[in-house]
Amino acid sequence: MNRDWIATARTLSEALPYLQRYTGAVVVVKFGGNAMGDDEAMADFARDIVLMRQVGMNPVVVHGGGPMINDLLKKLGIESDWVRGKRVTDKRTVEVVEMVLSGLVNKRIVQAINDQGGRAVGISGKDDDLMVCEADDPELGFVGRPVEMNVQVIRDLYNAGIIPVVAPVATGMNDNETFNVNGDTAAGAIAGALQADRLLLLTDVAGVKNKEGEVITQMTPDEVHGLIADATISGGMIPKVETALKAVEQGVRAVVILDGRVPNACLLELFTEHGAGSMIRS
Ligand code: X2W
Repeated sequence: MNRDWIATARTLSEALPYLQRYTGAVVVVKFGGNAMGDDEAMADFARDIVLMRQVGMNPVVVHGGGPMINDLLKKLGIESDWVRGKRVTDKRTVEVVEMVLSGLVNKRIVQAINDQGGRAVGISGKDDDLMVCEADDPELGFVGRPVEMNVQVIRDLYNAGIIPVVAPVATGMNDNETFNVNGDTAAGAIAGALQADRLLLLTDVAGVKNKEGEVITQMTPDEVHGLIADATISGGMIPKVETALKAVEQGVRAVVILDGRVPNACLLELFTEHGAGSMIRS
């Protein structure tokens, strides 16, 4: 008997308790632009999502696409500034953001999932008023902070066997407003409103690291506050852990920050004892 086949059968067998635990679970997966990689990496991600659906979970994909927005802004000769990890977004920029996120990036992910045999439907925060925003900070222009969530459209989609793929672009309280929403913020707000079982934040770092540079596998919200206070958590990780803390506060059972570039990152987290990345839960 081929050893690889035996190992494959064992792996499947060992996944049983996890498969049972996650039946019907709502898992929001934030797929960041930096985690996307090439077509092969995209296909691997899509296969994981289709597998999650196939074994009875309800995956919901919320994506970013910062690097892809940068590419088009550059081609158009539009400069972009960042303040506290968010893109300063004027009228011209928000048009580009919507084109790239709702168009290019959203449809690339939808297509990749469908190519793996799933049924993906792409929407943005505008569809069915899923996410209604206010201006986050006058300094940032059209950057939105979600103030009203209408997640029934997401439930309707997954209850119909469809995998929702959400672009973080939103409507405002006034007619005709469009807001650019940070992808992590959007994923956290959607996971919170759905009272999701898991929020997986796929990024391009291994997780939250301690002072020795080792990944911290489990943290409570109190421990996270301590790590921010003593500057162990800094820079780009701060908005991520803040999203995680808020999501846990809103009733998400656990948030995991993990490296989306690792092959099968979602499966590793959900279906093995080992897990992946850093988990934040009460
Ligand atoms: C982000 C939206 C995309 C995003 C932006 O304009 O780049 C804000 O900064 P990643 O790939 O997840 O970083 N919005 C307000 O979040 O993309």
